[in-house]
Amino acid sequence: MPCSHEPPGSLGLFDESDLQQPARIEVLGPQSRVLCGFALPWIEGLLPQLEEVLAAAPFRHMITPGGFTMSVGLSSCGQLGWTSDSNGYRYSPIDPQSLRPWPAMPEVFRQLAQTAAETAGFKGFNPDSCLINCYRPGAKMSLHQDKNERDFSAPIVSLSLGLPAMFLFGGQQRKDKSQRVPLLHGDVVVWGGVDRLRYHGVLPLKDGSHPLLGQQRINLTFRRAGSEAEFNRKPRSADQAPGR
Ligand SMILES: O=C(O)CCC(=O)C(=O)O
Repeated sequence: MPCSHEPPGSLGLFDESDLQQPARIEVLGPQSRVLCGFALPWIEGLLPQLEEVLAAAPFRHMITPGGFTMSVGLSSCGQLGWTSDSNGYRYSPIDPQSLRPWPAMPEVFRQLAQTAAETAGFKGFNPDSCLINCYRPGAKMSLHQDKNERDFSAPIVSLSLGLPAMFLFGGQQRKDKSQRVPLLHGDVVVWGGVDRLRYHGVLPLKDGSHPLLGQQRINLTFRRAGSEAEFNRKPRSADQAPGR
């Protein structure tokens, strides 16, 4: 059954009792779940941080290696940001627009992603990248696999904010049939393990206006893009270098 929440009168601002209510969980596959409304109690704390990140790294429309302009506006925060240009798709520690490091990942983002991952069965998720996608009416994301990450042992955690969208969740091959999964403000999709490389995408966004976010949908996708070993490696000082 698809998520069908947004409690009456709520704009995503919840009182204490709501924090204790477990989110309804929809099973998409052996290791993929939709946590319906999971993020609603977090949103009041999350939106001001999102605004700060976007002030430092505004949305931009990237070019695919094939020369197309993506309909979705993109930004990132965290140690690594996903980028695309005529040379290909990759993660970079530097925002190619500002030539500065991407904004740090706000702690509330990390905590939400970790808690959602754990709720879906993935303990110890430690994201180093948060891709921020902005869909205006008509914007879409074609079916694709997330494959630019160093290792696939960590799950993907994907948060929906604003206007509803139709998420496509396919199989291991592009030609496999996709499930249509309606996603609402506050829903979180988590997939990993045997489902980590499943194709997924988003149908063109329908027009509308969300009470908090207006005429847009924002998606935050948390990933472990570098390896855990790289994350823990400290820069070597000259006197620790081999042979000294
Ligand atoms: O917007 C979404 O729900 C999915 C985003 C996505 O597939 C991606 O960023 O790779």
